[in-house]
Amino acid sequence: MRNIVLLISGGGSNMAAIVAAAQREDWPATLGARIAGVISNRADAGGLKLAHEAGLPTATIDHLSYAKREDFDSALSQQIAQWDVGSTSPALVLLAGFMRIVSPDFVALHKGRLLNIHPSLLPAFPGLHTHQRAIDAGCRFAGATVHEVTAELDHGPIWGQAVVPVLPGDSADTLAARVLTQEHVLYPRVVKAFLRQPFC
Ligand code: NHR
Ligand code: GAR
Repeated sequence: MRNIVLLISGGGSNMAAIVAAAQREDWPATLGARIAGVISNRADAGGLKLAHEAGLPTATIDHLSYAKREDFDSALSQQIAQWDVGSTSPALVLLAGFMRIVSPDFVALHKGRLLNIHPSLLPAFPGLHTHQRAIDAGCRFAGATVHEVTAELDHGPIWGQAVVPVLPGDSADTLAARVLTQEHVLYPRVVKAFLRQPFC
């Protein structure tokens, strides 16, 4: 059985979409995977309640409790390793609205098993405030990208994208909401495709 561990910081709607798809489509039976747990770097993340309601183990690892980014990342890896005890292959780690940049060591440790969903059509608009930047640039389309996480922010190999129109009068919030509905379709689909490849 291969673990999937989700890292969140906020509402956790992408996490919930993946959990729902896994239940609906019965991944454990078909792809040998199970969602092992959800880690948040914020104790007040709404997603923790959703994870709890879904019956999943949760952990809060507050980045403010660590002096160095690398120490925080080690704590993340330790929790992932703890859930991995007895597992035959290391976990697939999914950043789902996770708002902390992870260090090169963390990337190396989970290399090839680390995905992120980013709310823009990469390579356009890496980083933060993507929706306002797409509106300001006059883009007619926006969207989301699932990519492998590498040491360079929002630059890893692309696994899937979803596109939505930017509509006249859109604010960052209305555009974000439109993109988010598509993220919920895209991310579970990509995770499934990722699990279908022979794994390392
Ligand atoms: N880490 C690496 N190494 N590579 C990526 O591609 C990553 C990553 C960590 C997170 C998600 C992300 C996004 O999709 C992500 C991709 C946070 C920041 C950021 O600047 C940037 C990108 C992303 C997530 N975070 C600040 C920091 O100092 C903190 C901001 C906050 O806490 O609100 O880490 O866009
Ligand atoms: C999503 O739109 C995700 O793409 C974005 O935050 C939202 C989280 O929503 N991620 C980033 O901005 C990463 N920098 P969720 O917590 O409800 O899944």
